[in-house]
Amino acid sequence: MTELAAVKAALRTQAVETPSWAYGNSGTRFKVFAQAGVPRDPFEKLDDAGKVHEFTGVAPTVALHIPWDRVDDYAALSAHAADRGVRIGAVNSNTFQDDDYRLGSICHPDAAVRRKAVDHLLECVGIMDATGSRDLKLWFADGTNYPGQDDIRSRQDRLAEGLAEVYERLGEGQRMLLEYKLFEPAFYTTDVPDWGTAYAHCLKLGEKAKVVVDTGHHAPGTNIEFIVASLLREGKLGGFDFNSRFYADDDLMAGAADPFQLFRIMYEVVRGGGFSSDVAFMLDQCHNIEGKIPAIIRSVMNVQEATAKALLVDAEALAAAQADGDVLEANAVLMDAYNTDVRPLLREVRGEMGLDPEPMKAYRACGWGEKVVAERVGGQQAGWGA
Ligand code: LRH
Ligand code: MN
Ligand code: MN
Repeated sequence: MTELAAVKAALRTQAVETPSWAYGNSGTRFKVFAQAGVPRDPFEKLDDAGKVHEFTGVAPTVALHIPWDRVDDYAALSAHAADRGVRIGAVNSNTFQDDDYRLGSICHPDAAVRRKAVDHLLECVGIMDATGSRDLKLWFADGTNYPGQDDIRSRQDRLAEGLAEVYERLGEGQRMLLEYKLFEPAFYTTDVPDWGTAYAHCLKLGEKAKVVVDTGHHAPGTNIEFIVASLLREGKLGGFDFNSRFYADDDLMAGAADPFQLFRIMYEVVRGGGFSSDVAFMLDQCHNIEGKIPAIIRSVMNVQEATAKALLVDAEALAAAQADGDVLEANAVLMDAYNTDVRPLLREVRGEMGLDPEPMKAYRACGWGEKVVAERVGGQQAGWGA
């Protein structure tokens, strides 16, 4: 039997980090549908993130993306966040929107371009110092489009060299999270395409380097929970970029496309002790056609629901069925938890936290959406098209 009090306690302490870029306008390469009332600067993104945390109670940190969130005074940005009841979370680097990076950034054949890329990563660590952020999150668009375009192995050497320089710069308590992605924007090779490559680099770098699993970054059919189990087992899972996908890196709301997959992932997190270790639960998604704040609240709630179900798995019954080789019973134990309607439990938990049990309704009723539409004119692009 699972102890309900322990389940509730775990749900109360869960923290889901929201991404600053999800609050701004975004779109596909075909069209950005601008929405009224979106933030005009990083400070206003934090205002909106404060609302998500106010109504969910479990979204206390906000990830930055540099240069999208570059400001003159990061201490002021942190203070603004604190005023809104949130903190700055991971600092995401961006070495993919500069003309110099046509052939890559940290893996570029030209040392001068590599220098520029590494300098940007070092700048990000400086921002972490100023904001008190723990995590530097690295994703590289680096790769090649055609066989023979560049030397695959030399690019790995350049990657290792650049990462090592940044790793050395990390302070006490700071970490480097390396994110992999199968393809896009490169279509032939990607320099960090999979968890094996990310893991190999992190292993060489040391304790402070961990792998990030973005749920939208795999080939269709990949068993992501297996990767999660393996990384946790090795002590190398740094965190998640949650989002969901039907086709490629769709960046839809977490838990929208395949809630069962999210449950299976969260079960492996629970099984592997991911709640007591330092796994960061981040969202990385864009809301191109739906309202941004409600979509982020929905995503946070979807993560909570998957987590609640994972926590409800009867571990003893499952272990017994597995030991007996009772395939059907073992599967039934897992499915029982998945098929539980956890919404009443989560309403109860929210009530105990002094929150409205229905975050979506409460947010819609609070008038924030109308207020920002009236006050903010000329919202900022989230960054993809900027
Ligand atoms: C790349 C990615 C990475 C970026 C973010 C905006 O596809 O997942 O995490 O930083 O999108
Ligand atoms: Mn990501
Ligand atoms: Mn992505």
